[in-house]
Amino acid sequence: MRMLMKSNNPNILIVDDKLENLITLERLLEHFDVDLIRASSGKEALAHLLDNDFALVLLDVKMPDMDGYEVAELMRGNSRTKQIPIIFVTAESRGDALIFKGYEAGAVDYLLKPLNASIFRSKVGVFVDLFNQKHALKLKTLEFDQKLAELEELQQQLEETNEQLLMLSTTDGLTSLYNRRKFDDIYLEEWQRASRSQNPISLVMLDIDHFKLYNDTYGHHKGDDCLRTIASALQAMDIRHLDKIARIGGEEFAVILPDTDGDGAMLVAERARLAIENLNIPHETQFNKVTASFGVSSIIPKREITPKFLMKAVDEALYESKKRGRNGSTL
Ligand code: GH3
Ligand code: MG
Ligand code: MG
Ligand code: MG
Repeated sequence: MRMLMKSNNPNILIVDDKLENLITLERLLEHFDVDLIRASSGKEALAHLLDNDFALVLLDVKMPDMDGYEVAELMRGNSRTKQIPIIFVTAESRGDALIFKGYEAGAVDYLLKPLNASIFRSKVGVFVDLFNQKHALKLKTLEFDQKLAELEELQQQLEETNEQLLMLSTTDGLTSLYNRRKFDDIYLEEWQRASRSQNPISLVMLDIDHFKLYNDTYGHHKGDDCLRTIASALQAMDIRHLDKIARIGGEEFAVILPDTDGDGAMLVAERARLAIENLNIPHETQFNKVTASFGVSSIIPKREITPKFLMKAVDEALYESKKRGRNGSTL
């Protein structure tokens, strides 16, 4: 507890024009964990007040140049200092009027010299405790703010991770199309929507022709390349945003076409069939290139019909296309 020592202790400013009074106050406050800062004039006191945070000001009333009331008045006019508690310590005892003036000037207390040590200490102690409390709460608030920022950062990360996870769990690794799981979800959703709206829903399913032979001829690696190329061609097709393409099996793809009837779905199937054919990927079949066979099915869902019905129908149509010699579409 020496002057102008920078510590975490609360600062108390003691203002008196007489050195012996300053020393007396310092002695009385010896046992507090506080840093005492001396000022021997009002001007000096104000300079300190603007420079430091204080828990309390012990302010002499009678001083040359600027008296304690003036100091208090100036403190009240400054936002940095107006909250700092002031205890007047004075030899002035000329009655209540002066004490009243002290309170008017913003003092929290008005003590007369000679001071009663224990009363003085307990009064100062209240403000030291409050200041310490305030300081601790401020620190906690800062800590909390920091934690809050960390939490926000973590929440952001969690969201991103969830998005990635969702992406990965719904996407086919080879082609980046929707996978079977996502296809099933979308299909069920669209089926329900069509049930409500009583608009037709259609499915286009395709299976690459003689793909086992392709793998056997060119190798599995080239087979994968071929699947990727076909996936890109399907994605590049001119279809509506609503139409969803998925890889639903090894070399099988499907398109869900909401609000689309059989004729519309057949057009999509033919466009896809041509898109694949026009890739001109060499293959040792009757077409000398990679082709695919298509099944198309369409329905307006009725109460007694389950979503499986349309899946079965599209499967059968695809099988029919295979039977008819491949590279074609069947409704
Ligand atoms: P079909 O014209 O009757 O459809 O004959 P297919 O050979 O295409 O039919 P099949 O079902 O007998 O064979 C499908 C083949 O597709 C089996 C497998 O070698 C190949 N295949 C399935 N998934 C993949 C894959 O992810 N990568 C590669 N390279 N080949 C795959
Ligand atoms: Mg004095
Ligand atoms: Mg197949
Ligand atoms: Mg096949």
